[in-house]
Amino acid sequence: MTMTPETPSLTLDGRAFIDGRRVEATDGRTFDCHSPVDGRLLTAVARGGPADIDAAVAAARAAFEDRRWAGKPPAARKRVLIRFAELILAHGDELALTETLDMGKPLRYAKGVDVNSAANCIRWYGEAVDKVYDEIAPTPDTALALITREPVGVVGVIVPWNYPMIMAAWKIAPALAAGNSVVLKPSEKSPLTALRLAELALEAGIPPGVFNVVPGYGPEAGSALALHMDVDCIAFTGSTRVGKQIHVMAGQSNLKRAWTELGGKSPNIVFADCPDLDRAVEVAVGSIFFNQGESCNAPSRLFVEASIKDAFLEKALALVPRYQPANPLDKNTVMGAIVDRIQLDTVLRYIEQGQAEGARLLAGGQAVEPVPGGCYVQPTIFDGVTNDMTIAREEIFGPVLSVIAFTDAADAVRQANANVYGLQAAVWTRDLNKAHGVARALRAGTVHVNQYDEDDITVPFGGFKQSGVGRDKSLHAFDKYTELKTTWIRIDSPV
Ligand code: TXE
Repeated sequence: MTMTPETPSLTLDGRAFIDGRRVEATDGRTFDCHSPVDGRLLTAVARGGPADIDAAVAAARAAFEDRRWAGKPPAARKRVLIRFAELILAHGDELALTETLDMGKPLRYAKGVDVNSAANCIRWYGEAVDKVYDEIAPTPDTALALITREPVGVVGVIVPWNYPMIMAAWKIAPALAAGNSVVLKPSEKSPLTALRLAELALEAGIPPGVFNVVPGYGPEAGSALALHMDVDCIAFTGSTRVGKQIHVMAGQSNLKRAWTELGGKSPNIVFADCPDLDRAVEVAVGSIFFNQGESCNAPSRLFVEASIKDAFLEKALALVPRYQPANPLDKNTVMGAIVDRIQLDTVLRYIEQGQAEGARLLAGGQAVEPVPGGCYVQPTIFDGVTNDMTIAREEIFGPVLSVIAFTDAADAVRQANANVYGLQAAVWTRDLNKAHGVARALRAGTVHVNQYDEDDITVPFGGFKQSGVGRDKSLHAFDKYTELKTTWIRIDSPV
């Protein structure tokens, strides 16, 4: 490993975490976890299967039934979750390095974005939980109807590899804050930080059995969790293909509540009257290449009004050298490694297909090896893309930008909405009417106006259409991990 001088040493433990303890898989099986930074073997990881999921769910159920966590006052859960967030920050260097080695993102972002956002999320839900009130319904005064929220029970969580800690935090934080027990199945491509989070949660005071982590493959551990008869809710982030299966598995088993945050092909619409063209270019380019393009909300379809397309592209191309992939451990690197060779091959296949279908490759397009043995691809821009090409329809999940021309607002909205996804969108214009009109017409869970980079734990995140069901983040996320209960109390008036 080509490490920078200040890189600390790291002990990696790939065993599962069940009922407060590190354990091997029941049948002793493991899989190898390689780093996309340079291909080296990081550690063997427990290959969880149905028996391990059974053990984790049993531990979670026992913890839920004896109320060792759900029974604590909200203020007590708050204190523990805040302590958990503080421990994440205290171990920030170690967690960031683990994340970078495991999935290839630049170390500066693993620390500055992933560690900080995960900790902030856990702290925020901890702080929120003793400030949310239940309701009393406006019924006749012969009775009282209390509407209370109760934890749903055992929550299964399945997350992908692109933001392993943040995706986990968005789900475990509201689920734990609400008093549930959790079984988390991280992606087989990036399982290591989730396992460390479970240890830190225990250290913070989350009782054994309340937060379990079982690494393993999707069709083995993931489906066992989604099909489990004693899991009350499944929260998933990942591909639309698997998300659809999650809903089917929920229906085939015990009708567990299923929440899915899935793919996107987000349109970024830039009108000729955009208030600051340089900034629009910076944000368009920076947002698609951030995290190597491995973001579900990456603005991968760039719609530019025909009259400014050439000027826009000239400025965009001038920025491309900034994003050349480099060693993620180097503090100056802004684009790191693709998560693994399978994903790298997928990205390269899409690039070939774009060319075969007639799009014009303006920049990039090649795999490179700034670190020998690693998985890297150049930042890639296609011009002359039409909305029906494969690279404009399908989520590539790599640093590939498709540029599409449009003529007017109606054309932009029609093209932007002509996609199965509806996660995010953006519109750039100084015309207030146009901004509001287009924002309203876009079928997306989040619409940005004159920016793409604002983000906050206080706002809901999720998609329309095939981008999934339900919302992460904000107080709305509590809806996913609680059941509403109505309690009627008869009042016989004594007067
Ligand atoms: O996702 P998967 P992958 C998209 C993106 C990417 C593609 C493939 O387009 O190119 O998905 O990535 C678990 N039962 N996104 O293969 O397969 C799996 O182990 C239960 C979008 O990683 O959906 C992992 O933990 N679970 C995205 C998780 O599901 C199963 C983020 C996600 O894996 C399973 C990542 C099964 N049958 C990828 N099969 C986003 N929206 O952020 C797999 N899994």
